[in-house]
Amino acid sequence: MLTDEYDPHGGRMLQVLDQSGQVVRPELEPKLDNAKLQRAYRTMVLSRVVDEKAIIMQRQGRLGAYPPNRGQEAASLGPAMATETDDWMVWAFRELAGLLWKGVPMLNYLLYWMGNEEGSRYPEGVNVTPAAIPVASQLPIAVGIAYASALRREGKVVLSFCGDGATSEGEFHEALNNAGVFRTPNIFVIQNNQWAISVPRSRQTAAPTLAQKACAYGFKGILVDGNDLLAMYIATQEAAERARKGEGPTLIEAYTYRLGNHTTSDDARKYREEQELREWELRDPLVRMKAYMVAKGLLDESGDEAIWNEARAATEKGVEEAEGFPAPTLEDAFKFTYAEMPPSLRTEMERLRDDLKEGER
Ligand SMILES: Cc1ncc(C[n+]2csc(CCOP(=O)(O)OP(=O)(O)O)c2C)c(N)n1
Repeated sequence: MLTDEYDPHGGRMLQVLDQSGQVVRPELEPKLDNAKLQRAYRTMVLSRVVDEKAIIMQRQGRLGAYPPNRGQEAASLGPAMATETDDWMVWAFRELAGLLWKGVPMLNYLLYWMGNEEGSRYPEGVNVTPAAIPVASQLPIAVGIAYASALRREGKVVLSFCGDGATSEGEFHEALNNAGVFRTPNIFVIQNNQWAISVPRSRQTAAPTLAQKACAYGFKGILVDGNDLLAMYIATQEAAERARKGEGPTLIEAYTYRLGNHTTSDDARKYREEQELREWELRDPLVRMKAYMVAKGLLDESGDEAIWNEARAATEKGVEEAEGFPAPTLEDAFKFTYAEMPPSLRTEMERLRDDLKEGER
């Protein structure tokens, strides 16, 4: 088992592809068919293009505060690829590539960051929960979904994401502790991107790895190169098998890096070294995956250019659709928490409407 070979206490990190895209553990290379590999690469490129566009739109006042994903594409895509369509994905706010794989339309993603709650209304059958901005708040929910799925014998696995900063929240501990006790079918991915806004990973815990925290909760953990799509895929595949067999949760630490700012309100140059950024740019998961695809004969320069062009065209179309979407109404801010609006919320809504009318006068 990978979790035994890569026991996090040993400090070893699972890697299938090295920085240059060379396969370093051929016996672990997953047997993904060519179509799936090509779709994966296209998804990474699309994620990168949508992400860049969102940042530009924020600067132009067309979209609200936005958290860049650049550099973290493999960390959410690999796990999403290793789950079934029916399995749940409980994301935080920096998992665009995984969302696209799971079938969340680009329109929804853009609408959400444009401040339109309709963006969180995913199509039926897309088992993905809405973004969770309060740090770590999604994790107890992920455990609840997994617990319910086990009780109903649905055989569904719940893949959740959080950041390294989230591991310092009480909800992280509460969620993982419960998951361990009740052996729920959870896969917890920590995207350790080395920073929680300006707080470095070294300030989150004195433990050498985040993966080893699994030990205290009584389940397996593994440290994985988060910029290696194939390593993230196989680690999650093993975790999903374990969960489906009723053998409980797994914690995966995806060792990665946020190449962009924390959000569009942040300037990372104020707290991190230029040199650190330069080193991580060399480990870009897209560059690595492209080298792998080229070596396998699945991609060449002209094919790559076509993929980027297709992604740009799809993004422009998505933006057009999002900007043409009806603007949110006052009610939208109130109507999505409950199936039926409780009287207390109705009162608040009416009060706000009156206040706004007052302001107009
Ligand atoms: C409960 C809570 N406290 C503070 C914040 C403000 N905040 C937003 S993101 C963030 C840092 C999160 O860091 P991490 O979990 O490492 O995820 P990353 O942003 O690096 O992906 C903070 C403090 C928040 N959204 N929720």
